[in-house]
Amino acid sequence: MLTQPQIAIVMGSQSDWPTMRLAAETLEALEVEYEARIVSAHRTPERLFEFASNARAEGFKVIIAGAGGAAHLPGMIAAMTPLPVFGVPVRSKSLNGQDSLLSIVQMPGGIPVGTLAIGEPGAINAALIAAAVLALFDDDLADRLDRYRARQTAAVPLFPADTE
Ligand code: RP5
Repeated sequence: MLTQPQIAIVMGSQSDWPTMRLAAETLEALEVEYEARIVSAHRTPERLFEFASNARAEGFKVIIAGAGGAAHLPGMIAAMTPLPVFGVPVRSKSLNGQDSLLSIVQMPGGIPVGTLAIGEPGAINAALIAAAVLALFDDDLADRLDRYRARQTAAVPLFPADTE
């Protein structure tokens, strides 16, 4: 039986998917269901309103929102939902994602967006922090997160090797 995903991954454009796919893959590794959607704050503002204002009623618990450039998507979503929103600044062509980072991280006090690093590390960590929120109320998921970290630890060699 399919269950309602508790995590939504939204992004401003199809061009964000190569980055945001890392969030999706990380959730898959943790066996956490998600739904990925394209929601553009400036190209599809009605879709944005529809998504953000109904996200809680739809059953989502956490939202991961990635966008680049003048990246108002995470902040606009946060303005319309009480759910925790984690923002991923997607690397932009002109300013290398610094524009994305600053426009997501500099929210005025009162409407929070938890902002991750620029690009792929941010997408991975957004998935991990979203899963950590759900794990507060899900012991099986907490165990899977522990095992994810243990695998990461075990993969670090003690001594460096020459690689070509
Ligand atoms: C933002 O503009 C998107 O999040 C994307 O990062 C950026 C460029 O979008 P496209 O022009 O590739 O659709 O809205």
